[in-house]
Amino acid sequence: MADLRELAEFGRYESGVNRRALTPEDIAARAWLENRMRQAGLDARIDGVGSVIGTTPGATRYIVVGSHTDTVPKGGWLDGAMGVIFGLEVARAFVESGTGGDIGIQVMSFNDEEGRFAGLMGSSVFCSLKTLEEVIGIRADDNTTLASALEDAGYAGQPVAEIDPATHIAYLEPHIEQGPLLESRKKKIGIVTEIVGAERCRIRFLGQADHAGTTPMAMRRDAAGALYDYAVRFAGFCREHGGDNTVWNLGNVGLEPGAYNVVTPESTLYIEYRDGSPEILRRIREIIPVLATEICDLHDVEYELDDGVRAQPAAMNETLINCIEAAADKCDAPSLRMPSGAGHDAMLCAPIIPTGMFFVPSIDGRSHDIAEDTKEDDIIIGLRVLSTVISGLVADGSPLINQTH
Ligand code: HGY
Ligand code: MN
Ligand code: MN
Repeated sequence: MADLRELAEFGRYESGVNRRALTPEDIAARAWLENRMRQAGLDARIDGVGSVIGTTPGATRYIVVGSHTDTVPKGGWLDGAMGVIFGLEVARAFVESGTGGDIGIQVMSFNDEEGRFAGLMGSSVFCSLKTLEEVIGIRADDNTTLASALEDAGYAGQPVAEIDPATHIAYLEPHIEQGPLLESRKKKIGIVTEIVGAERCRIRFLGQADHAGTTPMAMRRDAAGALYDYAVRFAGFCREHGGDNTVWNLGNVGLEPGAYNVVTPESTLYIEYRDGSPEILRRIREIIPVLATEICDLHDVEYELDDGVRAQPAAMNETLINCIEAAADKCDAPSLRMPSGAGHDAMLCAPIIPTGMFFVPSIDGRSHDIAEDTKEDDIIIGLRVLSTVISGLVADGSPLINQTH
């Protein structure tokens, strides 16, 4: 708890944390974490994409435990951080007690899970879904390139950590629920069965700046009007053609230059949508350019589309689901199986190595906000469940088979 609270001081913002990836406060938090890992007796380093890795010495196979330490803008103190500090605590216990034998712990803080540059950036590179060269040119909203941010942080040129199914025998990601289900059902542990897929893209409409008082409506090439119209049609399509659990978010709008009296020449809309069904994701993905073409005809503008992260729905490992359930029982923690509507680094590891994930309750279901919190007792139950799962895996010692749920 002391480590978690100390980490929350980096980028503290009122009751929450504002620590976007590779900002000065995030870089300071990474240095703190690397140092804390070393103090715990781990071999620690920060790799070429800024992920922090701490490994217990002397092992040949590893259970990877982690999550992320970057946050959304004005986010909470536990989203991501809890899983990383759980990993640190378990690794520290391994070193102190000399347990594990040839099985060690590798603690991971994947860089930029929340997507200042690209969502799931660190885990995409770790899982070899993207090369460093493919991500290095990505720009944040303030136009900083990932390359220059890594350079400034001093991480550029460091070797990049990569997943290896021969030595990484499992990935475990403990996390806060970020929703209301556990609290409302009076459960302490949510065992994740699958993580829904999420896709993002950014659409830009390009029109023409004109005087907003003198230009007749029919002669305008108004990129703002195009964006508003597009947003309504996109949401209408998702409502009508999505599934019962489809969610979407039009989370940011940019209008240039943004004045009362200038017809907008350039507008940008952030689009995200999520569902457990690859077919529904495909349907929405395919309508995006179709709707854009319609809107361009109607408003006499043009469009550009930038694809963002596309994370497919990911099922968790069946054996690990059962292990987590048994560990929760052993810890007298009432549990339930549930899908995750939030995205996590686990979704990229799951197709490659046996992956398991569980949640502890979020007070009032709040997250991605400074109000995010979890009762201290519930955090501690979560850590007990994690250590029980890991003790079981170490005692068993046999490789897990990647049989997903
Ligand atoms: O956006 C997500 O689902 C996660 O919190 N990064
Ligand atoms: Mn998050
Ligand atoms: Mn998270």
